[in-house]
Amino acid sequence: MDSRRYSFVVVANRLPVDRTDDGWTRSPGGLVSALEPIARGAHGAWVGWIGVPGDDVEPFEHDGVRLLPVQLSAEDVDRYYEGQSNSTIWPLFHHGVETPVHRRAWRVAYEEVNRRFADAAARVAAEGATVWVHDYQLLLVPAMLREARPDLRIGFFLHIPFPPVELFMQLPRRVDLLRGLLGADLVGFQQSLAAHNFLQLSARLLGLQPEGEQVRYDGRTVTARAFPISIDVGEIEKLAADHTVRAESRRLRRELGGDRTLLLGVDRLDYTKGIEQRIEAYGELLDDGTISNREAVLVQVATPSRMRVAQYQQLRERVEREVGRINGEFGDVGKAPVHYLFQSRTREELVALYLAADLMLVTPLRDGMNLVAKEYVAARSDERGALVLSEFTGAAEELPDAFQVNPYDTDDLERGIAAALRADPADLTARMRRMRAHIADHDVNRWAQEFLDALGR
Ligand code: ADQ
Repeated sequence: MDSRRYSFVVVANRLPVDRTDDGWTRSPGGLVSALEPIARGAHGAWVGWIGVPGDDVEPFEHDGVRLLPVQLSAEDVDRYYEGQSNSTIWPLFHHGVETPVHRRAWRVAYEEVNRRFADAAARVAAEGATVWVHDYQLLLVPAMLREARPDLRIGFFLHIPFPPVELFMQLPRRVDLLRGLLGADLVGFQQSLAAHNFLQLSARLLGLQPEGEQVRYDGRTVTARAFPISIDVGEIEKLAADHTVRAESRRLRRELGGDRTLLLGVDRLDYTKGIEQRIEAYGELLDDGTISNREAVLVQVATPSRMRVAQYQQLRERVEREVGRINGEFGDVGKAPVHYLFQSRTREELVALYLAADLMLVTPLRDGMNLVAKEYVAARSDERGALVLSEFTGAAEELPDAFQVNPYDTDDLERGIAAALRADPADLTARMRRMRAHIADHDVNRWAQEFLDALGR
């Protein structure tokens, strides 16, 4: 048991560390690099799961932040995480690009586990502390925390889209989820459209009349606003300038056939990311002769993700079948049109790929933000390369200089890829320069600071 109290507490599904052979290391990713320094500076605490079912780990200190593990059994992981979070809420919030599954036992587990997170945070938060809750796994936590600790300042940030009212209405126990979020003082979203959907829903389900970006609820004011998340620009720039990374990038280009145009996709293997649509479009471009296997090559890195969920296994099979078909039909000995890597890669390897790629393909059917698009731009200090970007990502709102496409429309996807391939180098440089200026000015530290400033007010 931890008897200390903290004036700043982060609550997220995962703790910001991964277990390795020699202890704990910080998890990769922008969120952790943005929040850890803030938590450290505030002598704060972080409540989350360590990522292994059944493991009972005592609270411990890591890099000046107190980590408070919440324990999940194998059944909790099955029902709360893989079930309600990733088979119900995830697909529904991504505008139903896969059919959400509804199960009573999952909802019960979701509520129980949310209660566990809320209790843990309520126990360690100091009087009047700021608590920042993250993401769709913990939608009920703000209200639970408010009930136990009305003295707290509670912020919530949703990393994924928030669906339109008609879709949200399909959710069993929808009012509870909405009330859960309304427990916060500030609810942050990636895009203004999501904040708008949330306010509309509050009007529809609870008759709350929005005034601008606020509603009155339970005698308090709740603010809903967009805070587009970003990346640790400094980290990516540093990697992109590193000699080993640059040498690796040159090696990759040589291996793939030095003068071939390199197209790149980097995603978790997830049906929201539009990987199938992208590969299909690439196949059609080969088929109609717009692209030839001699002149171009596609590298698709797909990180294994949620592989115990049936929809993800099925996606993997479909993608692998399509890659096999295209390589069989259009390939040559020693020259495959598609290099498909179902693997995780280090940050160094990813940045080497970004530096090597002429075209970055980011084509999700729906994505809260998409950090890969921003990482690619941040890596291109040479001001070369082109970004093909789905309109249905949060990033599209900030990057009008990308070649924007509708991934549901194969013709439009092909048009976007072809336009980027044919573009004048001076035009590409001008676009990249503008995108880089925007990203440099909007990094993840600014995001965190703006959210916390708004919460503090
Ligand atoms: P994700 O859906 O995971 O995040 P994304 O924003 O692209 O999607 O972030 C993925 C991160 O993982 C990137 O930093 C990327 O570099 C890294 N990554 C991807 N493939 C990798 C690989 N093969 N090896 C190593 N690292 C890899 C959710 C939401 C997004 C939102 C983020 C942050 O779905 O919309 O942008 O949270 O809020």
